[in-house]
Amino acid sequence: MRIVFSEDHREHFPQGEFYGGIMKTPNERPQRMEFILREFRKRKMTDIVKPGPLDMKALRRVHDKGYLAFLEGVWDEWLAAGNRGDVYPSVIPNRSLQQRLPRWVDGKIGYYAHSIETAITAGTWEAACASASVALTAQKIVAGGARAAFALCRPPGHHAHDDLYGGYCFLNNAAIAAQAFRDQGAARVAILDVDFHHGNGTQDIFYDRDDVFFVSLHGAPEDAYPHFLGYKDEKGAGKGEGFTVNYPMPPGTRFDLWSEALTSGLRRIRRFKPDVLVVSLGVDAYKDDPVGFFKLTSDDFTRCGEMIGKLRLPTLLVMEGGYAIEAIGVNTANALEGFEDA
Ligand code: 6XA
Ligand code: ZN
Repeated sequence: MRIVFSEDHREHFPQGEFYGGIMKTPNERPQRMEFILREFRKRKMTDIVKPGPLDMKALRRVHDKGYLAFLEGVWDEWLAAGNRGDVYPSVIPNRSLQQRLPRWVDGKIGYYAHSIETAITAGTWEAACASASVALTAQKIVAGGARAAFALCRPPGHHAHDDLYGGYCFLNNAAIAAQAFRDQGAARVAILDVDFHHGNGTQDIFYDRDDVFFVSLHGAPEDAYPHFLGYKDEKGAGKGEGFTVNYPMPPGTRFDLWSEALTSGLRRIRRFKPDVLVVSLGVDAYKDDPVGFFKLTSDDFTRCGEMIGKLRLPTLLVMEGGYAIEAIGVNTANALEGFEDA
């Protein structure tokens, strides 16, 4: 399977992550990619290419224009306002508050943020653009007739809405790629999100559409980030009703229960008869992941890949989360090899 990857992900490296009341080394850090690439080399998965230039039009098909301009300019604006550290929101327009875009930078940050653990730093925009171009280049490979391609994206994307960042995500790589498939002639696109976390951004972007079918397996929102989306009764709206399927699962979930949900989700996808499948492939459902509470083993990721591969659809796999650094390479490579051996 061809892999697309850009070293420019390194441009995004926040100084810390506010976690458990202290500033910690970010879970979502450049080292993740090094561990994945090391495992790929070990297994001779060496068909790795760089992305082409970014098609900004493809970003605008999914993301709000003002949001994109904000992401591009916020670092300079933040510095000009006299700040020195990374960008964090200080106030978010919750419940009874006005949903109006303020003029001052602190207000703008809050307006476009849904979570506060995610820092923006000097190179975040460059890295997020590189990550989106990785997804779009891999998308082109599949649109061009390949059975599958893997977009080794960093930063990840599935928590990014059309105009909101958070959960380590800025541009929704999987959604951008799914929309690109549609724009290039695919009538129906399915997105399967197997990351431990609910793909709130992806769900929201396609929530009222019947041309993009969204399935997510994740930690139940009562217990797991992002907490405010991903309930079972969220099924889509308007003509999109019935085109979103959520499988929230409790702490301690092992492969027996998880794979039942996957089987059900795959059945729903098959029934939708998509032309192409986009997989948000996070490996943080792993038993030792520091931010998840599922109990999948490394072998389970092989089986997960096999089950997805058995759909026999043209498939774009997009990297999302996974923070158990010593296992992230094995888990990712297992999923890809499982897919190829299906
Ligand atoms: C914030 C946890 C963010 C998790 C982001 C992630 N406390 N999403 O991995 O897939
Ligand atoms: Zn995740």
